[in-house]
Amino acid sequence: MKALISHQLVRFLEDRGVKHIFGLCGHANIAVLTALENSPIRFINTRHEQVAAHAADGYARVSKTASVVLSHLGPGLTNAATGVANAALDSIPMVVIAGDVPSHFYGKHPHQEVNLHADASQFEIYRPFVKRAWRVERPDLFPEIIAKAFQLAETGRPGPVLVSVPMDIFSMEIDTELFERRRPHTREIVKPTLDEHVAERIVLTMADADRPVIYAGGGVLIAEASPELAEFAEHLSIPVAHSLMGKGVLPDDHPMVLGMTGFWGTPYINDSCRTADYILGLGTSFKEADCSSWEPEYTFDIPRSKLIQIDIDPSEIGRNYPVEIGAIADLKQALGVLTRVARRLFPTGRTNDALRAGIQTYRSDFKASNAQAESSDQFPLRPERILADVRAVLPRNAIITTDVGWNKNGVGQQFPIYEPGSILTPGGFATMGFGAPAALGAKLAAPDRVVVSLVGDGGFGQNPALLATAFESDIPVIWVIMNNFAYGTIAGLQKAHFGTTLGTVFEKDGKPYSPNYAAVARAYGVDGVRVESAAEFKPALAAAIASGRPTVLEVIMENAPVPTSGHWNIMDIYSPGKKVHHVAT
Ligand SMILES: Cc1ncc(C[n+]2csc(CCOP(=O)(O)OP(=O)(O)O)c2C)c(N)n1
Ligand SMILES: [Mg+2]
Repeated sequence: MKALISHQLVRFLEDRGVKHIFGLCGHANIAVLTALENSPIRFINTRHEQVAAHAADGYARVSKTASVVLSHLGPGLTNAATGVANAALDSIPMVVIAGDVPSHFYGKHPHQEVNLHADASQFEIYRPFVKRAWRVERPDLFPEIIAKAFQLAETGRPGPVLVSVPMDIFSMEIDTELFERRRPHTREIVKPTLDEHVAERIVLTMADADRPVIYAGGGVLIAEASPELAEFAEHLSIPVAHSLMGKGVLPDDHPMVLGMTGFWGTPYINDSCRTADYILGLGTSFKEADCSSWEPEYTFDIPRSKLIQIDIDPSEIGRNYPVEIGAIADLKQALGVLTRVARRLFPTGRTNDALRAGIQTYRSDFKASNAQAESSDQFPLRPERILADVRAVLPRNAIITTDVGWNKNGVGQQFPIYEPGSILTPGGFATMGFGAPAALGAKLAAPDRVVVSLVGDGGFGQNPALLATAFESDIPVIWVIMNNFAYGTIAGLQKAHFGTTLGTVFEKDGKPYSPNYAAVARAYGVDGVRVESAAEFKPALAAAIASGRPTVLEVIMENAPVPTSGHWNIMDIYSPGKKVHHVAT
């Protein structure tokens, strides 16, 4: 029997368990949209392809499955590129299906073709950041390609893939048997585990160390290995520091958790890592911000500290620091084996009361050092006050998304996360504009959880049209816009090093300027509240959660820099030898 590819694609997606598709229409993909008409799959209509891709990214982070983006060709696909690249650099599985120019017009410059260096070459734009970019050349190859696309996105180190489909192919018929043939194929591909002997070496080395530290990255969260990590760390009493992407890998009130390292880390955390004799790096790429630009006097002093590294991706092993033992493995399985071996070799485990007490003291000292700012009634609000109030109101399992700015760096440093996977943050690409739309996807994937997007005015201002999707599709996210009338993080840097804020603050005729985002929200049909005193914020947030409606809470905030104790090499580029950091503007 023959049937249209567009229809068979939708049946295939249903069969794969796809519940939502994020996208935006164009002449190149309406055949697929039409095929969705009688499908249980919900199409989430957006006003910008970047919104679709970030929402799909948030959805995949929470649902732990590949999300699907349906894009138009040319400008639709390039609009989505930032969101897809952001997902790629955080290892998030995603299948991007894009319409392409008709195959019979390759190179003739049919409407919206990219053909300056090669004919019909839009798929090449994605090559540097997707795991694979296909251009479907023949209709009969489509079933195999789409199946491979999902498998590749979800296996190994996860990431996005692109399937670029000349639009005439969507409207062709192929034998249904070509899709049927794929059905017996498994969807559960077993991942590599850790060899027992290697596990023994690692356990003995870590147990023998005087000052061991586990350093956990986002890979542990992707592998959903938090319970195994907790068991291992507790059994051998090894403290756990983490990268930005590893935030929440264990609850921030867990007795073994040190916190986030690097530029925005605190002295205690950075010192604990710098003075370790053995570091067990798990699912982390030792990124620049997490490692204070790899300068040994700040965060990690490797190879003086010895490094053991486990990762699913071979290219991560030893990339930035030499390793003593390196292993390729799925973190969930690896940590399971490590715990089993640790229990066998050390049946009663290890205790370290001094370490526990040290972490406890550090935590209360750090909290005390922020207490004044956290309870400050000043207006514009202190950033610390906003974060403390948000944490106080949110349930423990609420999901927050961050963008870049105070909401990411300050949150990484001082906002406790209690459930693994309940903070979504743009790590590798640090994309301003991620957090607000990513929250849409997070809420669709976890409708029963409170989802709050913490975002700056710069970040929110990039794509306010995401509110149309929230309203149309009934997605009750709360956006807390921390509005300091500036690209504050960059303004602080520029002021510190160059003595000006040209192009980094928002002004009109010399006065601070911001659109009234609460009014913008209301114009889209979304609830909007402008918080104009410290006392108003908590009740407004509680009311927004209770309302169950999408709500923008615009909070006027002082532009104060996030305190730093680590280092970022850019400071030495701007002001060599001066060790200048951010200042308030
Ligand atoms: C797409 C993109 N453009 C530019 C940047 C550089 N950048 C990093 S932080 C920042 C300012 C963010 O401003 P805002 O969202 O208002 O947060 P704030 O720093 O004021 O807390 C900018 C522009 C980026 N990370 N991503
Ligand atoms: Mg700002």
